[in-house]
Amino acid sequence: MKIAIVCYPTFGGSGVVATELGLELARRGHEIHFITYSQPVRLALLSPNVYYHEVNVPEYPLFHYQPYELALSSKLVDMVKLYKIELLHVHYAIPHAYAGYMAKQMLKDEGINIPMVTTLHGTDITLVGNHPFYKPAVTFSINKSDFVTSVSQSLKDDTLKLFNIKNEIEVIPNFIELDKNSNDLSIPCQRSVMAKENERIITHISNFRKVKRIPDVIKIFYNIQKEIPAKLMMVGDGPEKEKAEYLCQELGIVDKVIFFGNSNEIDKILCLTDLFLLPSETESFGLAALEAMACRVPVISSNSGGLPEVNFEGVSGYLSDVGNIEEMAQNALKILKEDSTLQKFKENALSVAKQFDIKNILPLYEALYQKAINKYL
Ligand code: GMT
Repeated sequence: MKIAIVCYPTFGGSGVVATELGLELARRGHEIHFITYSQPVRLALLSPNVYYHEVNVPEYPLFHYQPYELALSSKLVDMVKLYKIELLHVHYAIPHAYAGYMAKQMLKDEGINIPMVTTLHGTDITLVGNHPFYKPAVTFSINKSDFVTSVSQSLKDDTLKLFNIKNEIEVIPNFIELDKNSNDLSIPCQRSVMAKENERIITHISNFRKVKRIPDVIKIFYNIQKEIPAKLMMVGDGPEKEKAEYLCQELGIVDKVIFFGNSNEIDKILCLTDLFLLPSETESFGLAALEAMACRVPVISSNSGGLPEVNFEGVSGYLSDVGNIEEMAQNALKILKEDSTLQKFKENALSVAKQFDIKNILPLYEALYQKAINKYL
């Protein structure tokens, strides 16, 4: 199949999922065209069957806001015609589903019927899309998609609750490429660079937005390090980062917390890690938690959104109510105190992650694409 994938190219779950999906589809022989405004971060190497088409929005003094949707839909029209693309798969409803629908209509005018699959990722529904400024356009573009998927049952439920949706929504969970993740114990891990032998290493990775509850991460760690020797690795960048650095100063733990910024070497960081913290206000899925689990790292998370569909209570980690930092710290200590318990949770985390192996999930997308293409035959 010839498929155009539209996504955000930046650090963030939806772009990562879209990129990994496209790369695996390409490995299976499909022709994949990534269409976005810069090269997706995980698309380091252009491989066979993979194309990248950049959307450019030239500046013009009259434009207070650059008309990205217009440029994207025009690019989609051109690329569909040039490469005879058979299907559009847009990730994140805003504004991709809207631009995709416009492209569909323009192509229809020229006698080309192209199906569009929209994948909902989370904040496009729960935080941003739900805003009255966007809601009519988001509802419209979800209803006008040929097929809609969501990355968890929880996100599907939220979508149906928040919007007037007439379309079916199929749940296709996010996935992980296990072969690529460092669950291979033979790979040397340079643990000693980050911590002393007796210290546990705890990690948080995110875009440091409010929804991630960064102060909770710091406070959970503060409680942990009072009981056992530990280090915290804070990976990522975003608006809450500076405040988090101040909080570490206030709590007197600067020497135990390392801020890394965005990283392309998540595997290398996770292979050193003993425990992952994700106390978010909400997560439609929590891809970062799954990436940790795939590297044998148990997870302490909140129990909101789709997190209970990924992190299994008492198996791959523990889940608590949002903001219950005392319980989260106690659960972390339960896992970290004894080597044997930690080892058990590490193995469990990997076996839960195996359920989300890309090999199990990709056929669901392939079947959906086939159904979408057949719709217009
Ligand atoms: O978490 C974010 O703020 C980034 C956002 C995104 O658009 O990349 O992540 C969302 O999509 C991911 C991939 O499907 C999910 O794993 C995240 O849980 C989801 N984030 C939220 O729902 C807050």
